[in-house]
Amino acid sequence: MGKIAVCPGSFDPITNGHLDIIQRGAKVFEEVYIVVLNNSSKSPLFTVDERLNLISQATAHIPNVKVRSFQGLLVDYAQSINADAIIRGLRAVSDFEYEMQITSMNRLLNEHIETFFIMTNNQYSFLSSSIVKEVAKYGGDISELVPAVVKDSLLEKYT
Ligand code: COD
Repeated sequence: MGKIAVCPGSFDPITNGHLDIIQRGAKVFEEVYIVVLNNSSKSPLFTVDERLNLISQATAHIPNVKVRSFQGLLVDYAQSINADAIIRGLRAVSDFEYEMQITSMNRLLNEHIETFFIMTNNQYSFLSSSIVKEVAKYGGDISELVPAVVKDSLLEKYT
């Protein structure tokens, strides 16, 4: 039987770094649910609906991906769809502490869901939604960093 994975995040907005993790995860798992959740330490630029819309367009070419949002705990969402795994990306040592903290907490909350880490593609190791927003805000070129629909939406937000 194929395994179901959840790929959670803020995705504010989705970048080519996220997309790379999603594409690689979708090769391993039968179904990947991308889920937009609230990270209480971040104030988002895009609404949840805008983020869902951008993710759907950016992942339209990957047949086994579904895009959802959820208000609440990641493990509750994962359980509601009978997920076997959580996929997270790792960029640098600086990600490690935070990822270890949330992975340990998620395991404490639900020991049946395993977290898998996918190492960033070197090409995207410096890439984050925050850095993309910063560059877009001051008129820098983000064409290589995000899908075209995201670039257009960011330009709209900042003009
Ligand atoms: N290369 C590789 N991976 C990347 C890259 C890149 N360039 N950029 C981002 N990623 C990875 C991140 O490491 C992460 O794994 C994923 O993509 C999503 O990143 P973000 O920044 O969009 O999402 P986060 O880290 O803000 O997501 C945090 C959650 C929203 C998942 C978390 O806050 C959460 O689970 N919230 C719900 C409430 C909950 O359950 N809390 C308890 C957990 S302790």
